[in-house]
Amino acid sequence: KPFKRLLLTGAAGGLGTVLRQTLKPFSDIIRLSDIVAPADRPKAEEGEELILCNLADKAAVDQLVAGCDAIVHMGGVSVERPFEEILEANIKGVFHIYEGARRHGVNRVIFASSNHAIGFYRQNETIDASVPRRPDGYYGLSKAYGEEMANFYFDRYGIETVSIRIGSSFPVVKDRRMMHTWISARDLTELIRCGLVTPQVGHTIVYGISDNKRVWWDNRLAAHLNFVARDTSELFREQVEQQPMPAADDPVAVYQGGAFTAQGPFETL
Ligand code: 15L
Repeated sequence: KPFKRLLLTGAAGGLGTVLRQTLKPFSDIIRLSDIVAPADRPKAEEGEELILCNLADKAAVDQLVAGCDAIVHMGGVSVERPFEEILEANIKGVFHIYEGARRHGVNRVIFASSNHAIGFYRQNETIDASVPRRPDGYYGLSKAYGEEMANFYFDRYGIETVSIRIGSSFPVVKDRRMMHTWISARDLTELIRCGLVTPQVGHTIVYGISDNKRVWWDNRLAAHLNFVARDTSELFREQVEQQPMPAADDPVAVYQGGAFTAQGPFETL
């Protein structure tokens, strides 16, 4: 197995629950972490460690990272929320992860970035990983920030990251937008594996999508990862096309980030 101890943050979340299973073959021990215990299997099982940790707690994250040889950082808030919540879990969280990596000599991070870092590009545009970010909310901003943090920790400390701008990773394609953005759990697992084992990735940004028919994202700048998707959203086309067409000016049909572009403002005063 390529790793002795792999850290998976966000292990109780939607993707973490799946990755807990699928990343197991890559490491002798998988260290699972989240702010709450996973609802389905709340105890560590064979080959697992489970550590409850608030990503906003720097000392706790430092201990969490100690002893690991790579990090798959899926933790944090995964939807649009008021800035104050995003600040704690995502912005402080990603800083604490990188500081832990620096202090404990961890040289490889997989960062769960998101399409919402570029969500204000339009659906009639095709973009690669070199375009300026266009975050579509505080959540997207936190992902843009995490990617810049990955740049900095590589330039300054040589810590390597693959930031995966995940499209939509759910068991099924739920709407027309996801025909373009969907990635299966199997393809996401393979992309994470490529990100973990490819030598010399520096900071690579890659779009996390399956082999969908019409896509907005061009992964040529991540070709060195040798990622080959095996699944496609086409399997869901018939089902999805039974849904009514959204209005032409509905954000779900205009922007790559879909409905996230129209959330807020949040009145937190
Ligand atoms: C995300 O970043 C969210 O975590 C997820 O819940 C989906 O909304 C996804 O993006 C998406 O854009 O479909």
